[in-house]
Amino acid sequence: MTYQNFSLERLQAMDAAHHLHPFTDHKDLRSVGTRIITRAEGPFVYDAEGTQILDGMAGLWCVNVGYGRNELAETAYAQMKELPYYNSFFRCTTPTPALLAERLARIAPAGVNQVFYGSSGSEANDTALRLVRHYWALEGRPQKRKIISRNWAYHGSTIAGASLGGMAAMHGQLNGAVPEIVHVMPPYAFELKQNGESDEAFGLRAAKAVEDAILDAGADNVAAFIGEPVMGAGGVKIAPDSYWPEIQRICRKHDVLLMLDEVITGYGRTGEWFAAQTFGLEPDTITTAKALTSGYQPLSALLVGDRISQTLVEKGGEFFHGYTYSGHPVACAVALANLDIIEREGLIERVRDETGPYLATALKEAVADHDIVGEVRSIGLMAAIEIVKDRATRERFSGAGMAGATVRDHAIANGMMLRAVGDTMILSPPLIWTKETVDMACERIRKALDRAAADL
Ligand code: PXG
Repeated sequence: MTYQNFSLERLQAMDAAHHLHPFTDHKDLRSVGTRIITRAEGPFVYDAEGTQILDGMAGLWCVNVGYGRNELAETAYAQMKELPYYNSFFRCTTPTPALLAERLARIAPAGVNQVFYGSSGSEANDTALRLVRHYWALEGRPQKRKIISRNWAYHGSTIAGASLGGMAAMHGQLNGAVPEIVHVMPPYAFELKQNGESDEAFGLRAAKAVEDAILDAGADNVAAFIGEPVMGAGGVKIAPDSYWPEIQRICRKHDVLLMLDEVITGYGRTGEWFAAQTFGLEPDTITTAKALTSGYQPLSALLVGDRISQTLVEKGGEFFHGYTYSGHPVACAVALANLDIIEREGLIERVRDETGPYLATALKEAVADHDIVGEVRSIGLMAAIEIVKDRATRERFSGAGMAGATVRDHAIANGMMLRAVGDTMILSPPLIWTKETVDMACERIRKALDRAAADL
């Protein structure tokens, strides 16, 4: 690679001079210098100085089959040589998007059988928003337009994605959100549960907030509810068991479509292909991206349920929507090979039966009693550790996010890549982790907590 001719300092200087990074305070980054990751193998990434770091975040929630999969590189190479690109507009397609659509229909929940492709989760949610509103218009109910979402939701960074999402800071910079999107409380028991309230009662209360929003707007004006089955970027917020069945019931009762955003939970993370299956849900749309290719190529697939697709096909006429790279042949080829790996190696069963339960126990044993830990929770291979100043009262450290950043920095210095969402530490590793990898992670995280506690 040509970058090997450049020193770390030179690369950092070029980066600082010209590269505007996502979600970044640029002045701050340029003062400290960017960490440059140059290669990766299995569960580890390596930076330009050769430091090995255990990747607790699977890149950015996506590298489910781990790094160094030659099979995926060879698949991309072969497809690029045969046909690097052709579009799927104008009555054309290429073989791999057709093969992948059929495959996705087979693994998707019952009643979900159609696929619309894009290159990112944000694009897929843009498609989803347009599609559900279009559906109701085709059904002769164009006033059914409102979408109910949740505070802390993350649905992407395009204008539609950020509008659907519930991140206050992002809304602050939107300068004109997509209208008619309403946000309600998330099912985040750690901060929102009242004294003496059971988890079950809290879950029902959080679901009732959705129903109240539907009633407020008038069900005749509400198109859909959108939610991540487990909130990811908002801090691995796992709903109490009572929440999702109640959401499903509420959506049915008021004839409101159920849109699941499985950009993080899709393709095995919760121990089933989709979290819809983990929670027994019957969604009308499922947004997927990330682990569809394990991040080896940019690709998203919006999975569309029969109710919507039948109307779209039978009554729709032309749907004026699509992207240059919808159904990209190389990305779809890599997705097929990625799904082959997940199936062949039984990665989903492993998460469900072995590493998921093991992570839940081992992480609790390693850190739940730590002085600065208020809660440890997990589902499948995604976990959160709440950092607090006072375990009894759950009081946070002052300077929101400082404690989380301190733990993260110690973790990375100790060879463990963790993500901090405010003062919540996040783990979402590749599904190839074994019990031994979980043990290694737990040990490194414990050490990072010790060092952070000393600093804080
Ligand atoms: N929906 C969900 C649930 C996501 O997690 C998107 C949509 C948007 O996908 P794209 O491919 O457009 O980025 C995401 C993306 C973080 C972080 O800091 C999380 C995401 C993206 C960037 C950062 O945890 N998730």
